[in-house]
Amino acid sequence: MSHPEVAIIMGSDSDLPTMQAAIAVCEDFKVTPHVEIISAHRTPQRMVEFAQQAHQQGIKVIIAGAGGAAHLPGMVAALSPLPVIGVPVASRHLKGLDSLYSIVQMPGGIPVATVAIGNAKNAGLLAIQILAAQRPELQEQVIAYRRSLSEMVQDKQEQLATVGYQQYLKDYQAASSAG
Ligand code: RP5
Repeated sequence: MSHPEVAIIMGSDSDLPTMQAAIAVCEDFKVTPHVEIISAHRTPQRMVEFAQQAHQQGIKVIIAGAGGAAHLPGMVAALSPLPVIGVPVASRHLKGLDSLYSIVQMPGGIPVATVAIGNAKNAGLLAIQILAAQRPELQEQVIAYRRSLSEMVQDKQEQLATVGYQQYLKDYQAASSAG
């Protein structure tokens, strides 16, 4: 029996393409998340049950993604003592500004840590960093990940300095259109 410490919930299956980045980050750090579709509007009773029980079931941090009238992260935060990270999912008509404003403007007393529109990857990383505060081996992995980011930028800069910005741009655009 595994006991997930991160829960990744989302208002609809249409949020999964966005939220998969948070799942992928957790898996990269060998943290298997609990993943569930829970809607503040369509399954409100399940939302209340989940939010009230999550901390008793070993969950340490909740990532909640939602779009449009994105009430899920705030309502879960209101019902749970756990840290909640909100992911504003990009909406069709308002491009996720509605989601962002719905999630980020929480009243005093009920915080939701909100990442950028669509940036479930950062939500995953923040959840890992929250767990890592109590787990030195996980913190070492976070430090190694940060080091890899620095090395990646240094490698890019060396390549830019070697080939010049015009060739670098051509290569970059070719790689972007291929990938
Ligand atoms: C929200 O409504 C969900 O989080 C989703 O982002 C949005 C649209 O849901 P669907 O109509 O695609 O199910 O509750």
